[in-house]
Amino acid sequence: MKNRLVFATGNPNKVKEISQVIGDYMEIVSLKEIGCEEELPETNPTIEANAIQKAQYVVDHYKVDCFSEDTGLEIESLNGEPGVYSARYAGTEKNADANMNLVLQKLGDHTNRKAQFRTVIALIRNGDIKTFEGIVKGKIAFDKTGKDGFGYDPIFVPDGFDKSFAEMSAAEKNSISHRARAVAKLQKYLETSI
Ligand code: ITT
Repeated sequence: MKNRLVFATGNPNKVKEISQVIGDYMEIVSLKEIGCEEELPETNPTIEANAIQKAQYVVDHYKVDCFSEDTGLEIESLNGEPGVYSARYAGTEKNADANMNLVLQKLGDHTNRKAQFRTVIALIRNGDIKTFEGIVKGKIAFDKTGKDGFGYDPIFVPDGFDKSFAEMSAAEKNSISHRARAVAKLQKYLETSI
């Protein structure tokens, strides 16, 4: 029988990407389906702690097992920024364009443009917490390119490619992305732990 798990996220792009990766293996239940419409709290100083906080909130308030994920773009020459502050880097609004402009402005013509996307998935089942990490390394482009994807995708060029995530098809991004790598670990764990 298919696993059914609530995905504790308010970001529909994450649901779309994870559904594409895990599709046949698991049925993903949205927060809307369990009546959760409020914004999930993420007030911790690390990606790991925020992922756990979001999942724990849903477990506590809705009494369901679930998983969440937190993602950050970590840029070497900005000392790991925007990192845990990726969603609201340019202010309190979650504005992807303003966030990318701030990154490009802070980097200027800096030659070290190394960066990575890091996702941590937190799974809580029967009160037991497990985390799964996925990383993709790359660099920050000098300009935005491409129309697909979301968030910082137009300025992130993964290693081994000369185009941004926003210039890739969903399948191509999913074949190498931070999120897909974390999801693969979640899936492996679910397959072996039932
Ligand atoms: P939830 O907390 O409700 O899951 P969120 O959008 O607030 O959704 P995060 O706190 O994880 O998500 O914020 C991550 C930020 O990084 C946010 O600005 C995203 O747009 C961006 N981001 C996450 N995954 C990304 C990806 O695959 N490509 C580009 N940007 C991404």
